[in-house]
Amino acid sequence: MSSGTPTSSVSPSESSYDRTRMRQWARGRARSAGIDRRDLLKLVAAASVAAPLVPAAASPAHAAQSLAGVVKPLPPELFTVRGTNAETNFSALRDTGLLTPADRFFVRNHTATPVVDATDWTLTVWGDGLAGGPVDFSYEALRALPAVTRTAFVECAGNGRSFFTSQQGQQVGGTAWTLGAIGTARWRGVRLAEVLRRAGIGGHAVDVLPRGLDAEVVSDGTNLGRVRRPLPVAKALDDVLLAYEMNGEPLPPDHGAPVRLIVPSWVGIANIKWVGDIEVSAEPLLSPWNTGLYRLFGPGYPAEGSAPLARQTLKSAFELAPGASFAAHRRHLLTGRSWSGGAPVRSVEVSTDGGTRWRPARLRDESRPGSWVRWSTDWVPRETGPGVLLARATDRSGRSQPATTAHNTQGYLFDAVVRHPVTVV
Ligand SMILES: Nc1nc2c(c(=O)[nH]1)N[C@H]1C(S)=C(S)[C@@H](COP(=O)(O)O)O[C@H]1N2
Ligand SMILES: [Mo]
Repeated sequence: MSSGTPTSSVSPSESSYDRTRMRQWARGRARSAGIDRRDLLKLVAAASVAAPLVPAAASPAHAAQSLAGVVKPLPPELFTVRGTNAETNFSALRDTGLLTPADRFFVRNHTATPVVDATDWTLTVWGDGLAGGPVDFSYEALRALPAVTRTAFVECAGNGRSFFTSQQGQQVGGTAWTLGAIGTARWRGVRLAEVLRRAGIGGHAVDVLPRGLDAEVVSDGTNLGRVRRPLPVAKALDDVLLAYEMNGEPLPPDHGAPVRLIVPSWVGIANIKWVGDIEVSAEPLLSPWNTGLYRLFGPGYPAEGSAPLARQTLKSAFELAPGASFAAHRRHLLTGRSWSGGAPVRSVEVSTDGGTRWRPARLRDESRPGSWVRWSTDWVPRETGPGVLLARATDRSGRSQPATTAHNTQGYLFDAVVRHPVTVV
């Protein structure tokens, strides 16, 4: 598997499997992994109203800690700090290539970056989905297994969330990202499938639950335990990596050192950082991150929420600061990026008149699954004053970014066209 090799077109969609998982849970047959069943039910109930569940909605005390929780510097020209997280300023990507340098890559931490020494780290694979007992892998042992590299974005499920409020007037809970909760890197590591096979995964295994070594997450007084999210075996054995390098360097602490999961095209939460153990289960598993969190709740969705989020959606962003100014009657090069977790991007159109007329942008990269494409177009603004730029991508299945996104209480998967304010002087 390299970034040049097309991935399997079979989508291990969770929705049909999840119906079974939820039915089994209702009958007490799926297991709540590491959390009380009643606490999970409370989370699901809370998710159906628009209350902030993601513990990053910053109080001032939180904001001060957040800087301490991230190891790398967060200069304000590159990042906007939001609670325990750092959003990449899209304007800071203009002079970068396809890959996002680690020093500009967004950080999404539920708590804080733990500093884990690779030499005393082991990955334990365990559970009743294995043929035998637990199997440990040292860092050295993982590095000795066949390596693969792959270019993939990691994007938070809530990327673009703030536009539910600023463009659609809707209340949503969670970190108020604009479009910079995404980065693309070249990851090197070992296939999760390779590790699971060596650990003796059985044909009866259904879920794989990687868990981070960062602190337990406490939300609204409930201890949710350590960050963990079940992956169906079909995805785990498909294109998932246990990555130890990012853009040719050892993984930096903030991005999951010594080893993290890379789950191409899926929502950011699937990409568990600082992975310490992986449970392989013969029963369906539930954690807060696939029940109350990371499902769609709201008027258009069932009371127990949608199926757990899997693939990312279609988005576009200009590599510009909000409110950027342009000299009238001069030629400017507008640049940006578009990406999709579904079919790759086929074309991008730009409007410089608020959405009346659209013209095609030039694509600067070959579109590949799980990555993004850079694009550009020229603009000679004629009238001075405030203006709005829009970019709209269409994917190879023919789907285009819509004018609005249906509301969900936690503001996930915003895919509507974003209005980018500018000033012409
Ligand atoms: N252990 C652990 N893994 C985690 C998280 C976390 O807080 N702890 N955050 C998740 C979320 S919500 C996202 S969007 C991505 C962010 O990856 P990055 O910080 O490398 O950009 O990591 C995921 N993996
Ligand atoms: Mo995320």
